[in-house]
Amino acid sequence: MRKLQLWLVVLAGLSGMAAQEDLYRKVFVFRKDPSDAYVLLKAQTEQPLHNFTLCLRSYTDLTRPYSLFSYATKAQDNEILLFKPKPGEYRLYVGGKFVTFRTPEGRWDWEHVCASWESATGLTEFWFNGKPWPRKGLQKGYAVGAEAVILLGQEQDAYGGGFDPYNSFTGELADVYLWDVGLSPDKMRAAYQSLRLPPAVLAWKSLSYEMKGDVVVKARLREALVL
Ligand SMILES: *[C@@H]1O[C@H](CO)[C@@H](O)[C@H](O)[C@H]1NC(C)=O
Ligand SMILES: [Ca+2]
Repeated sequence: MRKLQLWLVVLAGLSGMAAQEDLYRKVFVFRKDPSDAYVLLKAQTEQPLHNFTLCLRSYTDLTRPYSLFSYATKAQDNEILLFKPKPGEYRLYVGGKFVTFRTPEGRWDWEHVCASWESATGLTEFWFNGKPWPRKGLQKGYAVGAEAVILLGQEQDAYGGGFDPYNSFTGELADVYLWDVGLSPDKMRAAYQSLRLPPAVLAWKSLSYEMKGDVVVKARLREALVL
């Protein structure tokens, strides 16, 4: 029995197999500040993206800048980046350019964010705790490269590297989704409420990931993040 388990571990290691898991009611806990830890996400993106929606939920008391989601290609390290330069401010980067969305600060609670972008109009939507913010324009006509390294916990300044520990995330992250379409308002609200969602390129309920460094998966301390 021991021998079999050992072999499975060795085989998993050799094939570079990532865990694929339903993380419902779980969170990634990034424990150190500053940190070199990250979670590598495996997505099947074969075509350049002309539309996307990114959603996630975070819980932290950081006041310094930090990265929430970093999608880098060889040509552009800030291909898709959700970044918090300071409390009460989110930045969405697409192809190296960004727009800023200001939010209420200092609630010390989970924050749920969905950000979407549409190449045809260059419109970005930003939904904060289930509510839409005024739309802004970014990178009309651009195409997001398909071959990407996607990380949680660090901000890439090079393809798969170039981390600044003082831009790392410390705290808890959950409900990470990436779609290659714009979501309807109903689905944006469903994401906030952790309801049933359309099939996604990255889905929290079937996530392929690898953890590096000081990060662990734990049960949520609160069941209802919605209320
Ligand atoms: C992107 O979204 C727009 C608006 O929903 C749609 O018309 C277009 O076909 C989509 N493009 C791709 C490549 O999916
Ligand atoms: Ca960067």
